[in-house]
Amino acid sequence: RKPHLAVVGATGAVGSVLLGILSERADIWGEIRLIASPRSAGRKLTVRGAQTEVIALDEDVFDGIDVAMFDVPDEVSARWAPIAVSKGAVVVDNSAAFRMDPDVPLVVPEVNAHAARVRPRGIIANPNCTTLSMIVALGALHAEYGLSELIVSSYQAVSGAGQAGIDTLRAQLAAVSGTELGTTPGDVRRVVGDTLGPFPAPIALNVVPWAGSLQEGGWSSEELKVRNESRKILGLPGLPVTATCVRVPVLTTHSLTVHARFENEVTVAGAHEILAAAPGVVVSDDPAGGEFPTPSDVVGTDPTWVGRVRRSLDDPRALELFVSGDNLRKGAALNTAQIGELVAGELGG
Ligand code: 2RA
Repeated sequence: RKPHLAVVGATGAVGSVLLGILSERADIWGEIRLIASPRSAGRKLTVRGAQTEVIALDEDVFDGIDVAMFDVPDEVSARWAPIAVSKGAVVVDNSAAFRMDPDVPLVVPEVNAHAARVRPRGIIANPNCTTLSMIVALGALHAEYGLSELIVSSYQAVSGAGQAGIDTLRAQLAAVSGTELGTTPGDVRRVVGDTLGPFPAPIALNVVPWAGSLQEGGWSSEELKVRNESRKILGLPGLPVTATCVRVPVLTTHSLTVHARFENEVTVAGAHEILAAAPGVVVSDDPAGGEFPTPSDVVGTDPTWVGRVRRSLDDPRALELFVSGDNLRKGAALNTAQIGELVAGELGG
């Protein structure tokens, strides 16, 4: 029989995209059961063209389920993923709860699909969207040149902070549109007042050098995720990684500038060739013709888009890149669906 799938967190920003992706991709699943908090239970959502009622999370919902995809807050995953496993499901989890657990593989199918097969806890973790928005391209370059150092800055869309992030940017844009705001210190802040939503400063007409929570040494949790997750996915536990994470007024699609240093000398032509041949990567790199990835062109697409490829002026072993990827698709839902498909393949689905 085809494997049965549970989607836990079906009504969230990523959950909604996941249902669309499950409807577009090969129909490998038997039942698709939609699960959310009791607050959302009873809602009807469309998946594979069928109206499906959302049911409330509790122990019984995992009966008969082979694969459970979780997109819920860390503490909900921490509590419920082991319960789903105890009921016989393999869990693909998109929270941070298990990503750095040595007994939980952290998987990006284009980079380390093999890791998905060894999962002592019955859980496979899906990386954070910022890591995912660049790692397919970096994995391809690493396989050829051998990565030795990574320095990145992110330009993160508000949907990374969920529906509240989207609602906040839309409301603030409405408040500033048609005004003369953005010309004197603090004028935007005064108008948006206490409607900052999940952000520590106004996000309309602004950029905010912060994502996540404060960690030791002034780092943000998001910056440490990029470091730790990149190391784990690439199998390079000692890789020097420095990230600076910044929120920008984009609805969906994270971008990153990347300085990547390698063991071997690099060329732009060589990097173009590697990236163009890499599954899941599209090269858009003709600055003379105005061609490079931008979030408004990339949003809603599946690949990692790469442009502005240059060899560093002072280092023949280093490349500079600009990378964009839809943070809700490859950055979350698509990668989750792809991991689920790997597991379903093992189960004979
Ligand atoms: C963000 N990466 O963009 C986070 C969400 N997982 O806020």
